[in-house]
Amino acid sequence: MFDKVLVANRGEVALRIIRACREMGIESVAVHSTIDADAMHVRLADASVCIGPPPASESYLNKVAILAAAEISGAQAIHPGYGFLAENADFAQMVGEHGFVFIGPDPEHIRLMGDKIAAKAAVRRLGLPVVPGTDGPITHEVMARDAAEAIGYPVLIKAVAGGGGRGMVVAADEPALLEGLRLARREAEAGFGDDRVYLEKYLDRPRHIELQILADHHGHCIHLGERDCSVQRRHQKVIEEAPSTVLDEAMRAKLGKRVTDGLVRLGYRNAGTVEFLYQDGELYFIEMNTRLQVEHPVTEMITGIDLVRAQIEIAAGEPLGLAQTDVRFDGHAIECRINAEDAKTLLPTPGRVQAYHAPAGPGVRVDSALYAGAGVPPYYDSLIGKLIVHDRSRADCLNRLRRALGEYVIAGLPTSIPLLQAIIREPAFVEGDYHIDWLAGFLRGWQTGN
Ligand code: MV4
Repeated sequence: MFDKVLVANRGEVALRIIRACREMGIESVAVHSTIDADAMHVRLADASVCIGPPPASESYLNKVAILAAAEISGAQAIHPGYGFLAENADFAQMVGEHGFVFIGPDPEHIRLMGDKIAAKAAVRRLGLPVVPGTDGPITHEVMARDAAEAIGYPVLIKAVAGGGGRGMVVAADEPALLEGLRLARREAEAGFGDDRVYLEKYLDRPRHIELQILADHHGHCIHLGERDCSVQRRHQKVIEEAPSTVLDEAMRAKLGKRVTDGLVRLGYRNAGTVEFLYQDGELYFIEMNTRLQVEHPVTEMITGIDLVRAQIEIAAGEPLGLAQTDVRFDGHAIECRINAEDAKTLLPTPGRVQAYHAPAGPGVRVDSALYAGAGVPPYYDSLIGKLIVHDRSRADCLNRLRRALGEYVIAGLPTSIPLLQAIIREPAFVEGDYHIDWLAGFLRGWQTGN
């Protein structure tokens, strides 16, 4: 096992990794920008290294500075957290070339899954269901027309280099397709420097369901069930839960078997999340995320498995200590993301926390780097905490969530807590009857006060 791990991140996820290290008897090294000198992750780590000025491009995304920090601190491995360099294949490769262990998948797998069309083709070859669409990029208009005809309208034009939903255009008919192709290409070129696009059947109002997996270096892969992340706005998830209200035990087991068998054949290692769209009883692969995810705690709450600890053990070459039959799903968990943003306008509200009191009590977990007096800089993501609750049933879980949200005190800057309180009271949410566009509709009423 490693003696010392460098945490290439900030905020709540840096704390999450530092905590796992401490429990495993591993020393942790924090890195920070100048504006984060007093941040909680710097205080909780065993050592810290300043890696640059506030803009992320010069600090948390500065590969050379991070490698230098690993070198001077004597770390053997680097955990990237999520965001920043977590899915940067070049960084993962550099980490290995400099003699450190990257706590995550191999660079080849990060690279494969970063190319959305190559990922889809690879996953289809492994026997997983994918959304009907073209096998490769669109090369000319005639091809697009014939493909769209075969798929059936409406179709969705997606950028090969896309992901996170950027650069997608829906086309309802042939004229819209030809116009949409030009628009999508322009956006893809501007956004990713790659104008290749492909077509898929457009799914109207699907749910976003993702499967958590763990794979070791000894040919074992297990799944830890799904998370439903459909409550989102502009590709930012707001509330996540496990299990999903639309999967039963048989569907979960069948999906899990297909995914884990496929990933063993692919030689995938470490933690990963396989994303699906669910509609009318069918699941379709869309993407794979080759990192720890923000919403991983809901999975930890219902399985009792420490995902960060597992990531570190796997990276150190240890075999998974669990077989699929050891994984038990217990009760229900819901996570609310707390953002430093105005609950009505949803605009970021950086500032300083004047007073802070986090909810606690039975079945309540708070992952946050906030403290009274903490600064929330304008340079980074507005996520300031995550409230995760666990209880026997979904109804009990919702009740506990209402109770816990009501305990929160974050004074000094506006937060999204009032919005979260409103969402969890909505009948559709209470019923579990939502889809990926549901929150947008709710927000139209919420923002205009209706
Ligand atoms: C789709 C889709 C509908 N039909 N593909 C968005 C980002 C990328 N992960 C895939 N995305 C979508 N692909 C087809 N064929 C709708 C979305 C989508 C979405 C997916 C998951 C979570 C939130 C979303 C929000 C808008 C659109």
